[in-house]
Amino acid sequence: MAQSVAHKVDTKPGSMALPLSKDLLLNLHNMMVKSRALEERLIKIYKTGEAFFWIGGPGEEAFGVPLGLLANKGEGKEHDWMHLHYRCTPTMVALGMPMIDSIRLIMNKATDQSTGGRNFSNHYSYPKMNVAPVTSPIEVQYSFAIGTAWAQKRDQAKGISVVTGGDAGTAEGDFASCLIWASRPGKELPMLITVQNNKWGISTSYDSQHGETHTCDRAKAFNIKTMVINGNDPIESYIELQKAYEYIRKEKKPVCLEARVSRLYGHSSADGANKRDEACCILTFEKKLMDWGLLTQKDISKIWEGYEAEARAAMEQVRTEPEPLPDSIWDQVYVGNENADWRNF
Ligand SMILES: Cc1ncc(C[n+]2csc(CCOP(=O)(O)OP(=O)(O)O)c2C)c(N)n1
Repeated sequence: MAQSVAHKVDTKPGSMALPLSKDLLLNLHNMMVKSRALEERLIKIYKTGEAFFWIGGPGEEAFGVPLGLLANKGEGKEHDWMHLHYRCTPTMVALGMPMIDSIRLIMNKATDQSTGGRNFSNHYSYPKMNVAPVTSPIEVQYSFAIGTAWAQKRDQAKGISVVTGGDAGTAEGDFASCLIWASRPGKELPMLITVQNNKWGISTSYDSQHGETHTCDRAKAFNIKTMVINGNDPIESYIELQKAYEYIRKEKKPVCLEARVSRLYGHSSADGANKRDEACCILTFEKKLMDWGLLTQKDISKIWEGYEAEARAAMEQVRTEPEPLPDSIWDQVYVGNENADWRNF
């Protein structure tokens, strides 16, 4: 269930009002560090030759964690459908994914519950949490999301459909299809359409491609409510995402929300996966938490060390696990038919 603590104003000893409750601020920080520690472990696994490829979401934690925390998690139309892309580890961590799941996926082990060890890092799939399979062709999730949102609208279900993607991908037709289907008069769809704008599409800059100021400005032509937020600020992200979720749940209409985020380790292992000189949302947030007296530097170090140790232990466990065998090649192709042999069809 979505958390209802967002706008509860808390006070620190000494009186300054906090923008969110103390527990929520600390939880946001915790999830952000957990996600970053996991991603940095995935990068190390790639760099030591224990994985073929890495792509992921370090730098998007301040946006991705609130996106997951606010979702109505579960299976079926009454819950939110999550049509995520390959930078959504922070959202999956907030939804409760254990670190080891992500490590099994990047190390292509048979124990990987998303794909049986047959897909890239961060290509998650969790039917029980309505997390649709992450695809390598970019932006197709914007078309898939129309389908679940339409089913939710048709059955007047409580759940909404959430879709995420990058700025460059909005050039694909799926994004335009999504805006059109989401906004048909009288048949508007309950969709949270997000764009995580990290200002790059691999090595092509945002500024060289976009005549519009914000990608979400395009949704204005369809009378879709739009929002542009600082996705590097977890407090702004939480508050604005909560408004977006509430609007969609109440009005059964879409929101197109653009979050400005950093891309902290470049595009993927294809361009080195090395740390870039961009704003780090966790460092900025930690400074605020220390200024407010909620954490000390020592507390922060302890949180990091705990999650780094958890990620390392998970990796050591996964090293001992088996690779997929040829006879599992058709498993996980269709939900509910894991044992079917598709060669007979
Ligand atoms: C349909 C399709 N076209 C091209 C690609 C190659 N490709 C992979 S990621 C990417 C850039 C995507 O940039 P953006 O949408 O801004 O997301 P980001 O990776 O920056 O988060 C491209 C062009 C692809 N995977 N699928």
